[in-house]
Amino acid sequence: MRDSPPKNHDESGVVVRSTGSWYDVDVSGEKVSCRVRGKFRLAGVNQTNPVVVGDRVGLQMQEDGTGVIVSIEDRFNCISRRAAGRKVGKEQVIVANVDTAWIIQSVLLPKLNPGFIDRFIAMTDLYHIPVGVVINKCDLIDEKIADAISFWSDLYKGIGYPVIHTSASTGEGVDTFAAELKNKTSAIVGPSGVGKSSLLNRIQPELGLRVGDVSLRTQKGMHTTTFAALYPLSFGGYVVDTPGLREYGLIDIEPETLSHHFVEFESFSDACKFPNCTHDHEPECRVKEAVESNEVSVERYESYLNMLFSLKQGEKDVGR
Ligand SMILES: Nc1nc2c(ncn2[C@@H]2O[C@H](COP(=O)(O)OP(=O)(O)O)[C@@H](O)[C@H]2O)c(=O)[nH]1
Ligand SMILES: [Mg+2]
Ligand SMILES: [Zn+2]
Repeated sequence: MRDSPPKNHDESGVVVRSTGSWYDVDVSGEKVSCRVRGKFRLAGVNQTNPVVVGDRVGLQMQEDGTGVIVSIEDRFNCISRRAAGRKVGKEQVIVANVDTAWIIQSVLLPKLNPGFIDRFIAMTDLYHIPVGVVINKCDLIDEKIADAISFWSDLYKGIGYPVIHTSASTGEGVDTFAAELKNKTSAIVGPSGVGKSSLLNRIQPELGLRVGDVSLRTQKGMHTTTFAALYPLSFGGYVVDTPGLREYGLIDIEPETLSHHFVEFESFSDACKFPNCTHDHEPECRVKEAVESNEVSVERYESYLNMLFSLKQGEKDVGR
């Protein structure tokens, strides 16, 4: 913070909710309603919103029990998205200071979507946020889909991402997932209907998150879903419910650097003939050779080509 007033704050805490003009700040377990003093400007960052969920802030307590946010600690990372259009410089930060992110998918209803996983993995890699995959509704696995689920599970494990199989219905894997959330701030992302709320309720029933909402109703009920909320976990840590991340038109990567965010391509791309090879049409591409020799999975490579195509089109909404 450069432009902040003198730092004579008397409390500090974490922003857990934002309504636009008021912020809920968790101060040692107690929620304090706060406003922001004056206009904050973060050095070198052009952002639409000065204070976001996840920010660690300094407060001055008022006589009426509310607080005034007078300082913001430097963020160690953030998840943000850009206003539509390539040229727009404004960045909307959705959540700051996330330790980890979990992509929730279900085996059926809706069926597992590797394109979603790959896009989100690339995005979290861009922001240096560790990421894992939760495959939920495993109680619905039958012999028809068992092989496919094992295939995807092995694929992501094989390239180094943790994969947890869960069922919010039977409780399978839920303790394993809960253990991963402990003492961390974890962003929970995934398409509607995969069981995010059900899993979190199973882990901590007091959260009382609404389950089974159709997205139409959610949009109506929530009004402003662009701001995240942090929910404290009784065993330590926070989970971040980020409805805005479901439709993550988030990726803002140059086509030439997209492959840097496909971790298993890295060891081959150095050997490509052209240093800026996009592993698409270029000759003597070591990544393409690795696909042919099954050292890189053809599914991930196709996912990469889809994203590359979208980025070349200048779209922010990558893939399908
Ligand atoms: N069979 C089965 N159904 C589940 C499971 N988890 C959630 N569901 C159901 O899936 C639907 C969507 O769940 P919800 O938690 O609202 O998903 P969200 O949109 O990702 O938060 C609801 O009807 C849940 O009862 C599970 O593990 N197994
Ligand atoms: Mg939900
Ligand atoms: Zn190449």
